[in-house]
Amino acid sequence: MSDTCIFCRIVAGTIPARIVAQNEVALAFRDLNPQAPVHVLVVPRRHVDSLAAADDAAEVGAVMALAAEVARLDGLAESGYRVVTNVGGDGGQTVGHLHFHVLGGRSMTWPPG
Ligand code: DGP
Repeated sequence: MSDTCIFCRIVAGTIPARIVAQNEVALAFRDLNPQAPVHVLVVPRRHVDSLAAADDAAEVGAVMALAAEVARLDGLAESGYRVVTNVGGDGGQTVGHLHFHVLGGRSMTWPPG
């Protein structure tokens, strides 16, 4: 847990968030600045800087499983959705706590804008 990390504070409950789902390892909450009708962030409870720093395959697996569960809960399983993680500066990462974006509810273009 990092006192200065926004997502650690959401996990700890000291910053409010719209929680969608959770398991022992991961938490899912709605993005503050949604880029699609459904835009949920799925994070490990433990502080991990990014995918580049991920060192626990079971943890990443639990996070991904929760991402799929979020998509089912938000009705995206049939229509489809995108799961994205940004890493570092060129990747567009702005929050230094590993997170996966679950985006859906509209057609996704590629490459992303
Ligand atoms: P990224 O650019 O991949 O690091 O995405 C960070 C996302 O986090 C961005 O879409 C906006 C979202 N975000 C930033 N601060 C907060 C917050 O305090 N609460 C919530 N729910 N989302 C946040």
